[in-house]
Amino acid sequence: MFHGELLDLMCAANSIVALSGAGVSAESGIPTFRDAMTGLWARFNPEELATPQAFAKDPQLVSRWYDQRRCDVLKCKPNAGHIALARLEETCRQKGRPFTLITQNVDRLHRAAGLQNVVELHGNLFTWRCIDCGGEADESGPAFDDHPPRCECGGLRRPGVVWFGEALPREALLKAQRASGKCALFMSLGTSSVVYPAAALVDLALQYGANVLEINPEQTPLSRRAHWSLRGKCGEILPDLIPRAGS
Ligand code: BJW
Ligand code: ZN
Repeated sequence: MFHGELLDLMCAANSIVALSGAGVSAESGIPTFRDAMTGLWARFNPEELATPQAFAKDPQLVSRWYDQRRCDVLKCKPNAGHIALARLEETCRQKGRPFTLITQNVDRLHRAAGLQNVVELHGNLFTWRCIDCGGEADESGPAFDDHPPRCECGGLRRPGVVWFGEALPREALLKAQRASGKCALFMSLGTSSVVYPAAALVDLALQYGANVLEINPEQTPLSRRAHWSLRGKCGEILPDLIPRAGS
């Protein structure tokens, strides 16, 4: 059962921003970022592998980890949470209300669920980029034979994700900041809210006077500042919440 006030707000909100994190894809079978070291990878720390320094030191190791994750994600499908968000986008479009889905996820599952307008803050696992000429390749096929894969120019290709210490894609960040700074409702979904600048988007929303809804089975640094902090899984709560909000 949901708080009536929250449902009223979702129905009336003139513009909505949803920021998603790894928890939204957890029910598709994709480990969250901070749980991503299972099996063979159990002895590595993701925060140490997701850096330009790690790639410079051991490009083969980092390439193998990302290729494994890329191949794992290719086997996964969007879950009920992704599908509910696609439905929310569609409802907002029909009502002529702005809806912006900002994701920190690199798995492209929001697109696979049919969302048309996805702002990818941390890139994705499928676009690999040459470190010499900058040329990009779309990699949606089977596991690589060579690690890291090589560009036609002979340079090494790296995954097109944003590592710690790297700047986020400028256009995506600006779009996310603009939308967050003028929304009526900001939804923080399945994210630990510890990685910046994504974790600061909610501050822009709060400064503007937006209401903030968080959905996460665990408490996060945002929980106490959110107007509603629902403890549970996105794949269970979102499908329940969104059809009602759309009516
Ligand atoms: C469920 C669930 C279910 C489970 N339903 N929920 C300010 C303060 C402090 C530090 C900094 C700062 N500004 C910058 C920094 C440094 C750094 C940073 O933030 N460090 C912090 C860790 C302290 N930030 C950066 O370095 C960024 N760059 C930058 O600032 O550059 C500056 C610059 C400017 C100009 C020129 C040059 C530089 C870049 C950050 C890039 C982050 N990249 C990663 C890796 C991507 C590739 C990969 O996947 O390997 O992005 S890190 C990782 O964290 C990944 C994620 O997108 C991101 C966020 O994680 P997320 O999504 O929240 O996942 P988890 O695993 O943490 O949490 C999952 C949550 O789901 C949990 O809460 C569960 O409870 C929950 N959950 N099941 C709902 N069913
Ligand atoms: Zn090249």
